Amino acid sequence: MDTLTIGERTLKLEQGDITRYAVDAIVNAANSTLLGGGGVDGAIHRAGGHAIFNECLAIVGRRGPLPAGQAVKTTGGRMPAKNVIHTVGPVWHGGKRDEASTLASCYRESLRVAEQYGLKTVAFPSISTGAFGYPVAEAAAVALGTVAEFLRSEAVTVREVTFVLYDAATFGAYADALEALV
Ligand code: AR6
Repeated sequence: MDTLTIGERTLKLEQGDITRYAVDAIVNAANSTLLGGGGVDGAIHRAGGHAIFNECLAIVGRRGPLPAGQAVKTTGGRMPAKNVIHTVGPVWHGGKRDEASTLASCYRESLRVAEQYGLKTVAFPSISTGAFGYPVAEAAAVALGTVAEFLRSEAVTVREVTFVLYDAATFGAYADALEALV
């Protein structure tokens, strides 16, 4: 299963490279420094260019490192996406440090930032399931449950959320989790 319709809103799953998506905002799975790294973070900074890095530097200069579960917005630079919403996922510690509620907060706070700017279309990667080690089946259930609930009860401007999953195994785990959700 790859699509869920909630009233006039849609949640979709696709396999691909998020840096190529022409949406109002793509979400970055960043770290607290906001200064780049590997994985999807590295790909976004490479594709978007210096404008993103400079804005991140200014944000961290103003407010300090971004705590896990929070989100901030910058330009999309040279990418087709107009904006990047940077959020910091939890590092997986076996499930004993409230990782699920921090992960849920990443999705909710990213969508709240999108709403603040009146954005309509948002694309997410699978936050925390790469370098941060969150088991993908469990992360998928949290991610989809949180976004579906947001679209059902809180969204005003956001009308389409796409999960852009990089590899077939991650896409499969999200497809299974979406089926279990409905
Ligand atoms: N498009 C979509 N998904 C991608 C792409 C892409 N271009 N590239 C990788 N992924 P990760 P995390 C997938 O490690 O676990 C960084 O160094 C990837 O296959 O990017 O939250 C940051 O600076 C995986 O499914 O993010 C942090 O230090 C998913 O994105 C740390 O890693 C997330 O993997 C964050 O770790």
